Amino acid sequence: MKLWAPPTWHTAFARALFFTAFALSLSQALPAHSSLPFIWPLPAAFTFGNETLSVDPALSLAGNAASSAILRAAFDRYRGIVFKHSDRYGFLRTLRTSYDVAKLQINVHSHSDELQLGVDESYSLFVSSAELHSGVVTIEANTVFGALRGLETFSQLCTFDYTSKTVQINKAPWSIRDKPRFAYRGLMLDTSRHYLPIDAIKQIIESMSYAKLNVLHWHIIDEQSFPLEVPSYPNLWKGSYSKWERYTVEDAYEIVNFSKMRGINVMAEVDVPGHGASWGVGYPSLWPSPSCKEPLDVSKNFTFDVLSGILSDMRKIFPFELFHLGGDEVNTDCWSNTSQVNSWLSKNRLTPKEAYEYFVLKAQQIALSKKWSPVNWEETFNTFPAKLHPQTVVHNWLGPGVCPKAVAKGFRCIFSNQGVWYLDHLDVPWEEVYTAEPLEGIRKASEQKLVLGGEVCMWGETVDTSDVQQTIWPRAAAAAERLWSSRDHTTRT
Ligand code: CP6
Repeated sequence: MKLWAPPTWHTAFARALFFTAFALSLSQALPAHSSLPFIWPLPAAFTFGNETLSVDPALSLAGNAASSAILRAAFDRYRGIVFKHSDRYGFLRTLRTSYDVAKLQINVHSHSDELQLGVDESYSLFVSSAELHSGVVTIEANTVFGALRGLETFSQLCTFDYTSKTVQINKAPWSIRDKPRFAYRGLMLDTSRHYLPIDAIKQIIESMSYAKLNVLHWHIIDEQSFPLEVPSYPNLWKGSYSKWERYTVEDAYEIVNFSKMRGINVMAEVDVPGHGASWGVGYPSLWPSPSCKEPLDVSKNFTFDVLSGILSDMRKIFPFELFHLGGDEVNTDCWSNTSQVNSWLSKNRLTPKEAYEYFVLKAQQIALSKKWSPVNWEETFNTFPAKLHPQTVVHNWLGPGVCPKAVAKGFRCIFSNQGVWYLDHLDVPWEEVYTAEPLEGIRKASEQKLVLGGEVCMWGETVDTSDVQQTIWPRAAAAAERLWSSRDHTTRT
């Protein structure tokens, strides 16, 4: 039995290639000469052998998972993936009388389908030796979401053998005990700069599950377009690019449900006050003036009424405990240069910077009143750290430095250093994505715990439906392994 050995750069690269091939469903098999298994991200602990087992195309689901709708649906999806090639040879089943593996037994300790930050995603997967084999592969997990991760790993163990025309599990027997290093493993999508159809978003969510990413950060709205239906302010989505480029409330529910079926939370973002120009298409009084449209007019109660309305409507759709309020890149010139806003500032004895703070804190209170923890891009922490609500999650992007400072002050933090984890930076090679470390510069265990994880960001200015997947992958998979696998496994020695 062979124990895991530290990856060389060649084997790590071979696995990256394999993942790419897998994610794109290319029907090519790579030779199994590597001493590392083709599992991405690498599990926390595993042993394997050197036997080959055949898997029955009529593989059935057993264990108490059969009573979970989420796991039944996932089993059917994964069976489709595993037998993609052999479906074409469906008649072969009649040619072969027995298979080593005929059942996948999944047992979960809890059937709760409550999906929140920190949900237990651990699982164990056992494939016994051929001679002892009972025909059963076993997955055990505390939750259905852990079992989903186990199913993903199971699918990566199965390969189609063109010679025998069977699906095989190589390197049996297997014993895998796995759990993520970080609770928050995100991908951000921006649907304001370019609209992404629901089907494109679903494909991306599906691909996230292959890399065990578990948060879709949906940057729905920005200055270029307002594609979301908001029932309480029905003119807002007049700011969409067209009738055909918008999301109904139903569409948004569908995205959340599709994600949940794959163990993925959706964190919605409403980026205020700096990125709100599109709001004024439907309600022009949200602009300081028609010639100066951002930040949103801080002087009017109406601005906060609309923000409350949006968040109330969104609360019904997005059950995740985190909600992103943006707060980045606020240039207050429009406030100073618009006489009506400027006189409000003087009357209230606020500098533009204080008015920015006032806006952000008011937005936080609205989110908190709806039982959301607010997330802000790091500028809010950089500008007024002592004023932020203690439940705030600081979202890093401006270089690597803010998480060590934020966690030292007791805030939670998400790592997205733009130098390495902004996917629109096409010149960053996957190795640099891979080696970026969210805990860099943070020594104390109590502070490390406050780093929830990290997120790669796919900003939408330069990508649309035609190339968004190709831009996300394979580099997002490099970050995904960094966030899932143990730090030793992913660090060059
Ligand atoms: N949009 C919003 C953006 C960016 C940010 N916020 C951004 C800034 C710099 C780069 C890439 C993206 N396009 N709303 C920053 C958080 Cl390089």
